[in-house]
Amino acid sequence: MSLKPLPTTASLSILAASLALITASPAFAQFQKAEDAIKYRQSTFSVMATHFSRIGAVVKGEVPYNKEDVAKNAAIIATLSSLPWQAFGPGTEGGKAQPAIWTEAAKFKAGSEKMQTAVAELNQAAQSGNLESIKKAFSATGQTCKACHDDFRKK
Ligand code: ASC
Repeated sequence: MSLKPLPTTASLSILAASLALITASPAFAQFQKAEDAIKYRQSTFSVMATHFSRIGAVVKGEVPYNKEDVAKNAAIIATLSSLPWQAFGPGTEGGKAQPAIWTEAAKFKAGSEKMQTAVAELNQAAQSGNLESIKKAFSATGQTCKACHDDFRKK
């Protein structure tokens, strides 16, 4: 009976380095295929849009203001707002994403951060229950959505 040789320190460190490289790539680590990443980001944006437009209906006076409802909608958006960005990793081009997302990555990241800050402020206003603050924060948030759509989303 022959014993398998134990892995050498060198081969173990090559293995560790390879694993680190693979898991450092967000697209590879978290999504099997580009389509999965595209579906994920579209889904999270879509759910955010649903809850954002529910607040919008209140802001426009189409639906009476109810503090608890607006607070719940804003909290959902605040939670989701950090999610879609991980799904724009290398090799996930497609959907309505413009190539500029990858060629102007710093600008895209800055836009994503502006949106998350605006959403956090909208959530704060919603939890505090001041309709005037909610209206202002809603408008500011919508502008951050639009800014990215103008620059980074196919029409
Ligand atoms: C929405 C929605 C967006 C933003 C954007 C604001 O309700 O789905 O993407 O507002 O249209 O300009």
